[in-house]
Amino acid sequence: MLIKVPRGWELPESAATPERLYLNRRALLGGMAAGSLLALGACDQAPPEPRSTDLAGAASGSSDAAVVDPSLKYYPAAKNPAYADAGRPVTAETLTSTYNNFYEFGTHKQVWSEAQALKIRPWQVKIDGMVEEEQLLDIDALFAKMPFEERIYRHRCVEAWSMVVPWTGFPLAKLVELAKPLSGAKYLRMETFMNPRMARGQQQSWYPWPYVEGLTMAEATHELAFLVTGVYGKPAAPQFGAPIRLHVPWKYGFKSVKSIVRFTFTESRPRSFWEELGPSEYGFWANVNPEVPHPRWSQASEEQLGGERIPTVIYNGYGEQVADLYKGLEGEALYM
Ligand SMILES: Nc1nc2c(c(=O)[nH]1)N[C@H]1C(S)=C(S)[C@@H](COP(=O)(O)O)O[C@H]1N2
Ligand SMILES: [Mo]
Repeated sequence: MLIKVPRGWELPESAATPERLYLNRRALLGGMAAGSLLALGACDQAPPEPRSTDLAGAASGSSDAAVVDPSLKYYPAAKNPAYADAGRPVTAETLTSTYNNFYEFGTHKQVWSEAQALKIRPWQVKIDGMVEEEQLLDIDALFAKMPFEERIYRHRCVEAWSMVVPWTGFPLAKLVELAKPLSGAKYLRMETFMNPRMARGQQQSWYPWPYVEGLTMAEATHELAFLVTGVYGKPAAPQFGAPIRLHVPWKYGFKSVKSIVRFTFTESRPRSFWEELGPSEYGFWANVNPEVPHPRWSQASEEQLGGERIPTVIYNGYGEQVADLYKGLEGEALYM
């Protein structure tokens, strides 16, 4: 469903912040969000709100402001020269941090404020399934083993908006290496945290929580598959999917699962959150392709956050690197 409201990047800077204004808009949006629940899809429009981007304490407001993020020492990370230029300008952080999809905290776009409830320490990550040995790792212990770098990637949401973000993190392949999967493992399943008291969106029982996504082993070990811990040269704010989320830039944004707590190596293809909700609209592969429309809208072009509408490119422009992954799979629904 489409409700025409000004989007965040259409709002003047002066419309930003004041708490009073924010509450009023919240009330307004509350009603809208309820209405839009009728729509199935990663795709309800609502105007964003700006937010403060300093992490650590910012995670839960001023009361925690003294807490120092133990991962600060990894920032800013060395820029990977292969991904220093995405061919489009980097999207302003004020936009990308106030226009998010994070259904655990609500179905509207300005979930950034609700997402501040996400408690990112302590945080543990489980590695299980078809691995030599199951591991339960404290996030900072995991980080200590990983080579941090910065990559600027294009991000294309299935709702036909896009952005360019400097992500910090490490290749997913490095985590796979650490996991020591058995030779029979064919897929990597990734799962978001489950905590309905903290994330009130998870109280909505008609969604198949927790959020799940998956990749083939070939995709998971591909050079482009990236585990994100930070954005714009600092630890990621909660709404970006802190403390660890995926970014696979050649696929629609919903594949890039946030706030991961579990990596499971498996023989069977994982069924994702969106696939579970709407198998006729969302599939396993979800590779970007302008020629294959979503059942309810075209994928031919995209609206850049804060910018012009531009044509969409197959594999979001990463085809040279990833097209080979799909040789021999032409019978599959590769683009939904
Ligand atoms: N756990 C979880 N991961 C998620 C989502 C979500 O709702 N929950 N939304 C997805 C969608 S549809 C997109 S477009 C991106 C949005 O990432 P961003 O908010 O950092 O822009 O996160 C993806 N990962
Ligand atoms: Mo998305």
